[in-house]
Amino acid sequence: MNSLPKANEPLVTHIYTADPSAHVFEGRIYIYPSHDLDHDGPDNDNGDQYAMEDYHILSMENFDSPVTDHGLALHLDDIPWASKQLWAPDAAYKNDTYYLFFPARDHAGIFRIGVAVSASPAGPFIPQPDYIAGSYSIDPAVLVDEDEQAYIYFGGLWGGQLEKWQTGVFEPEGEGPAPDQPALGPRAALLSEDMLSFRQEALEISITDAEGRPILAGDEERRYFEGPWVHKYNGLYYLSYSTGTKHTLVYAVSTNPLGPFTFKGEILSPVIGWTTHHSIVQFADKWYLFYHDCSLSGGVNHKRSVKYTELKHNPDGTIQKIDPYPFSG
Ligand code: FUB
Repeated sequence: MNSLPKANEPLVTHIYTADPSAHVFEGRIYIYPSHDLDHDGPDNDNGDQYAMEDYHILSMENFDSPVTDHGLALHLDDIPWASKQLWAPDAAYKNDTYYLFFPARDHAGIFRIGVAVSASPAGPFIPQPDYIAGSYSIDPAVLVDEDEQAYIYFGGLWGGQLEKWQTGVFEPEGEGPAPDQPALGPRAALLSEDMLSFRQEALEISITDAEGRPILAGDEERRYFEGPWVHKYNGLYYLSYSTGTKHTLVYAVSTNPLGPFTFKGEILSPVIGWTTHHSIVQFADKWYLFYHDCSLSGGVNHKRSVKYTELKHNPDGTIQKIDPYPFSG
């Protein structure tokens, strides 16, 4: 149960974990991952293989101390509005309260985003009775800015259904834009003071090239796919995400938390397994990338493991690209 963390190695091996959202709360590193489940169900582009039912929160005092699994933090059975698939969560702290934001399919099979609350960063978390009004798709990531305004970023294509929301309502047959059209961007909304609702309708984040032209849907190296994360460094907002069909981690930068964001470059090459998903966090004077891959399970897509490695910003603010397998020769 308690293992010592090692860079580029699975953080824990007693359960499969994915989609790590890392934060420093109360001086300790907390990781909010998905909890991958073993099963014999279908594996497809709809994401049916990701049949997760609960969350376990991990934490460690620092990078030289054991990892604690705090046990069951929230179960599908306790969420009245959700039917299945507890996917990538994130957590935030405000109002002396910890908030866990999580996606799941509602009883109509549509992905929505819910929120659960706790007095402790380790949970257990008590879910609100309904999903956040106006929420849809997957992969919530929350930034509480220095002025205490909280922003939620979300959205993922294919299994995450983002392309089905282009008209503002759920279109079951909705498809992504043509390759020569602007790519779909992640969505963002300001959260209310109590963190339980959107202050306004979610808007689409624009990601452009250096000349201000929108990144196109056919641009597999740069277009948005899923897994948004925003961190702030030297006053700039860094939006990082998984790209196209290659699933490289890339980033774009803005002076405004709602963009537009200018594409900058790659953070992490594709990892073993079909997905990539990450978070970026500062601890003491260093920055870290938390990510996942399927090396522990020998490449089984729905049996992933959370890992971490150091992330470095260059003096000009760009991020040094990371090799997920630095010791593989
Ligand atoms: O874990 C299920 C889904 O896989 C996540 O929501 C995506 O970001 C991808 O990692």
